[in-house]
Amino acid sequence: MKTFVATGLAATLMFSVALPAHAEISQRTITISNGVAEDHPVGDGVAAMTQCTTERTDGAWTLNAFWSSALGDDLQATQALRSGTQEMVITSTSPLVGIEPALGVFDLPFLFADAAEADAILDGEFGDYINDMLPESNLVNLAWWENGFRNLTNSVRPVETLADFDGMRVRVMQNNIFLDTFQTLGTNATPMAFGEVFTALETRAIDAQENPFVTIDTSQFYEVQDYLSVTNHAYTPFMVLFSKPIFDTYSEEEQQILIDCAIIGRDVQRAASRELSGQSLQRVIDAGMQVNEIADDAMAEIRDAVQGVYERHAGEIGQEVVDRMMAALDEIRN
Ligand code: TF8
Repeated sequence: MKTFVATGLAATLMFSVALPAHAEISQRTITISNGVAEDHPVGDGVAAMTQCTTERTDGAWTLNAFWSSALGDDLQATQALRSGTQEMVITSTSPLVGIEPALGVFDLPFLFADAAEADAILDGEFGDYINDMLPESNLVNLAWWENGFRNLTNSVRPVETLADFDGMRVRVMQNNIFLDTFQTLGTNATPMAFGEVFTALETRAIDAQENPFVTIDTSQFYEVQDYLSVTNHAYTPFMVLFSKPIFDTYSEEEQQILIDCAIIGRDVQRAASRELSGQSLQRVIDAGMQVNEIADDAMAEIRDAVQGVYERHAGEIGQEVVDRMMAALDEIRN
């Protein structure tokens, strides 16, 4: 074993010493998949990332993006990354808890109070702590992008109180914490991949789903949903995941380009997301959705009802992960 490691190291050293500097960037095609439509702010982020990689590689790289689950849903695409058959996916953390249970920490209801808190956690030490866990699953997170605060839509009635959730057939992501949260609220919750949601709503197989305003808008859920209730019940981030087996074949310079450009993309993507959010809300209202806020006392009752979700899932997420998140939030809030 020792000999093997030493030989490997010697080979690596020889290899990097032997290469001239300009040979550090190769021709590359990077396939990127996403579940949302191209006019979602993720499209702006990918465009900015592409402009950056084109500049930094002198056009040696082609970024090829596929939208609306054309290459499979978040989980399928992530599995393709792990086996090294696809380069990149922009995915929600939530469907990946079977791969890395610690990601479930972001699914805890009402965790972040606002976007500034989310940014501080994700771009700070806590985000790095989670990133460091992912190579073990053959994944590299290049950056944290924004999905946004999630809100409930349905075709039955406005949700204004805890009682209004009762019996509603809600699609949730493939994630136990969301399942528990929505069951606890009294709904009949069904896990489902994102790509199936529109049709399930259209055929009335389900009544409801929950996603940020921009997704409700860009995935045209307003066509098949009548009510939008501003619940802000979770902020589930996007990860810009890269296949570790493929990442490992990139030169150090190429790896740095990926990371730098994903971060440039992040800033554009988050800004677009925050700008579009208000416009999306207006668009779904114009399209005929009835939007309601939830009064403070009703919201307090809803939050209270799901408080037990934290304790019930701390074990599977990892107590240390939950504790570190809470400590990091405490620090931000004080
Ligand atoms: C969900 C997620 C998805 C996103 C998208 C596929 O509800 O919020 O909308 O992960 O990129 O499944």
